Amino acid sequence: MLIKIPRGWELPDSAATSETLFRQRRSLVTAIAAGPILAAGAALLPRGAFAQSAKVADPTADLYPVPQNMRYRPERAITAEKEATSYNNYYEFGTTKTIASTAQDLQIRPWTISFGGMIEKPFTIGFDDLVRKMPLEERVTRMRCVEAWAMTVPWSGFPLKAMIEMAKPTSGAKYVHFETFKDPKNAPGLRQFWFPWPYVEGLTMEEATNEMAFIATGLYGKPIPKQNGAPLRLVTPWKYGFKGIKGIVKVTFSDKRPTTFWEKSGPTEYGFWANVNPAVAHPRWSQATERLLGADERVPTQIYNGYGEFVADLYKGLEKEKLFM
Ligand SMILES: Nc1nc2c(c(=O)[nH]1)N[C@H]1C(S)=C(S)[C@@H](COP(=O)(O)O)O[C@H]1N2
Ligand SMILES: [Mo]
Repeated sequence: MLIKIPRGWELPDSAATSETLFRQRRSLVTAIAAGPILAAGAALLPRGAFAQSAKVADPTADLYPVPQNMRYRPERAITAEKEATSYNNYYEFGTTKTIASTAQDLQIRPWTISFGGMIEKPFTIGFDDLVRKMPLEERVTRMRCVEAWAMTVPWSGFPLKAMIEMAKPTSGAKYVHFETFKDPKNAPGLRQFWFPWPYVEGLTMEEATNEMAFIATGLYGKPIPKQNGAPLRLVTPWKYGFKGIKGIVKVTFSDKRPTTFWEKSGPTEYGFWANVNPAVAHPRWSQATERLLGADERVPTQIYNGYGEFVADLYKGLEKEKLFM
């Protein structure tokens, strides 16, 4: 049986809009990149100015914006870009929410990701090569932090499934493990020796190949900012935000479940599954409602963060597991 699911980029207006935007952006980027004087002069400029020129020179900037996938209706207003990029969790840079400026010191080029474990042949790939091999799309999804704040943002990137297929896991692989960099040089939070670095996360293969599991490489139609996980981070909208590991450098396939960063740090409070559920309270606070970033509003939290139609089946037969912490 052939089922045709209408996809966002097949709709004539959205396709036309993306295409026009794409062309405009591209000629702008080309014009700026054509100026070698800008790059040479940058060394003489104050730090802020250099950061600005470095941003323009992102080698993947020409890729964005990408066509929108309208399948996952956000049903909420998009969070202001300023909010989503200035209120973050990224413990490698500290335990406060205001790590954005510290995170700018992270060197994101060169950036390689190593693939290993139960795959046909281990390999390492540069981020710029990887992203150009992947089917890029934009999707607006909700993100619910376990601390009960939430945002709704346009991620650009690709389905995790596409990267898994590229890695060619063997049939024995049951889990995919992800790791963040652990070099303390440009990430002062890594000196907090009491945390079990590196940040580790994982999914079952069924979760990882579900259509909702996404790797974000962009945000608000541009390369993703460092504070949000550049150059690539995981997005699992039906799970608490801590599953969305940032700054990924290593992907490993295994028949064993990883013990994640938060499980090691607080095993009575955080688990492997971490699916959103308003009815299962955190030991220290209710999960019934959430605060929207940039608004004073609190709204009810939904089971699987409202994405049950896509993911609830993944948990059939797993009712004995702690699925919601
Ligand atoms: N490597 C790493 N990834 C991480 C974190 C972190 O501390 N380190 N924090 C997580 C948590 S708790 C949340 S809520 C989200 C926050 O993503 P955002 O800053 O883009 O909103 O990132 C997740 N990914
Ligand atoms: Mo979080």
